[in-house]
Amino acid sequence: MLHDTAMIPLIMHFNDTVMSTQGSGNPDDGDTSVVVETKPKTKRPPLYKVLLLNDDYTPMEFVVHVLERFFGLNHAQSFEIMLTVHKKGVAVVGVFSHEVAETKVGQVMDFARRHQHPLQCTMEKE
Ligand code: TYC
Repeated sequence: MLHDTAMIPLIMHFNDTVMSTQGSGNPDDGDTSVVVETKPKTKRPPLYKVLLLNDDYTPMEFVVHVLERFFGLNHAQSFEIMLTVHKKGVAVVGVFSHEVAETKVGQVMDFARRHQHPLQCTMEKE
C-alpha cells in the first residue's frame, strides 16, 4: 500500500503555532496582539503674573484708577494693592493666559504713557 495516509482532523486556534515547524517553540508567538493604553496629553497652557512696579512720581490715585479700570478690582482692593506696591516695590495684580497678560500690560503701559506717568507694568511666567 503506497502513500496510504491517515486523515486526522486538526483544529488550531489562530494564535497557535506548530511547535515542530515554527520559531521558538513558544505556542503563543506570532499572532499575539498587544494593546498599549495611551494617556491623552492635555497640558494646561502656562499662566503669567502681571506685575506693577513702584516709582516716585506716578500719583497714587492714578494707580488705583488703573487697577479698577484694567483689572476689574473694586476701589478697596485697588487701594490695597497700590499701597503694597508703594511699600514693597512690586506686587502681582493678576494671573492670566499669555495673550490676556500681554493685552493688560499693553493697556496699562499705553494709558500711563498717554498721561505722562512713568508707571511700569510687566509680566512673567508663573
Ligand atoms: N510711589 C508712588 C507715590 O508715592 C505711588 C505708586 C504706587 C506709584 C504704586 C506706582 O505702581 C505704583 N506717588
